[in-house]
Amino acid sequence: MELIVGPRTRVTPFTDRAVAAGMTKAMVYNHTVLPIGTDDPSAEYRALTQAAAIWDVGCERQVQITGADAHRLVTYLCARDLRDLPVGVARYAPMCDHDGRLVNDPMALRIDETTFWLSIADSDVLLWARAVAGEGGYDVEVTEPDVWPLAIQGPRAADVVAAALGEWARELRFFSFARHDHGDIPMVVCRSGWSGQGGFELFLMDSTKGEQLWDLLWEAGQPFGLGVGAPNNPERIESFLLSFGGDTDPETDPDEAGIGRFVSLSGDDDGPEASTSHDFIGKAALRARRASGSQRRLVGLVIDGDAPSPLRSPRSVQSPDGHPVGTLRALARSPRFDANIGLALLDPPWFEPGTELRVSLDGANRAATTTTLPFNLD
Ligand code: THG
Repeated sequence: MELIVGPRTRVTPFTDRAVAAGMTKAMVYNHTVLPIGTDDPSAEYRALTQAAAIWDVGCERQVQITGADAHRLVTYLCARDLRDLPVGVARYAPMCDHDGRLVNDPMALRIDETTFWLSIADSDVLLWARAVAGEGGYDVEVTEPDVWPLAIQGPRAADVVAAALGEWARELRFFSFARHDHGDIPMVVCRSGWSGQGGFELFLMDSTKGEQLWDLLWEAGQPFGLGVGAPNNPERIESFLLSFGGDTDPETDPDEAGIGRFVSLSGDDDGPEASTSHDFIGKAALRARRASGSQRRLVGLVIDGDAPSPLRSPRSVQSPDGHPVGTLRALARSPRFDANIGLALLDPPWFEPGTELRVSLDGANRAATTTTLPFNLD
């Protein structure tokens, strides 16, 4: 069966260039085409970890919240305290529902005093933010603007971006950004990206300029070994960056997903910080979940045997005596560790590091051992 891309599934301003550069595999993310691979995964991994890679991540849509109550709404939507977020700074900010379940894990960017972008993972934050704004009577406009991220990741990313846009780009600190017009190409340039290698995201603000921007970077990048790539599953599992909706199920909370440190829950409401901790959707439920002791945990799994075939759907993970104790949610052969590594969402107490478990892959039952994240098997 062939998956058809119709009008409800959008292409990005970079899709044609990504295909021309060799992307042959794609997924749908935020109702948008996300190229995910060429026919040469080793070359992709090498470019990303030894030189630089260019990724069409236009599917990372922006939900723009603007207006007199924008800051108040963003603060209420996000479990991380964004009350002191300066203009020009981004923060990784998990969002929860009223039961503390993860709704999305966007980067929040403060564009100006009263304008914010939630640079979202794969769920309909536009609907969620509009509903919360409407129910709460917030004076805001919630839209999806004509903004499309293009990522440059890898150890030579700064060289590529400096050659294309100017030496000033080297001065950007991690998770800070600047508005920049390159001739008639408007963008926001941010030091960020979904890899452990470091890099930049160029948020193109005019979809008619996509091919111009791609070509500019492609040519500037050739002396530095820039190659085409995509969000890289082996590398992101090695470095552990959460894939919302892939690593998580609809019940997962931020602690379970391993991003509890980005939730501002310190300062109990009856403690001295009572007046200073921020109110957000799911706060009380998250406290109760932490107190319950029944939370699962996403942990690393090192799995015996040959390189496995790609994981098409979550897999049951078993105790040595064959009882289900959770699910394997991501899997890759790690070039860095020369091992099979996975992410598994496990029940207590099976997530304790060093626990021996079993998982069935490619028709064979394999031994697996839990480990802390990020992976450190050197
Ligand atoms: N960039 C942009 N939008 C995005 C992503 C992105 N939307 C979807 C998805 N990725 C959102 N998820 C993440 C997950 C992790 C990080 C960024 C977005 C990340 N985390 C670092 C970490 O965990 O070490 C740093 C977090 C911090 O220090 O605040 O970078 O990649 N535009």
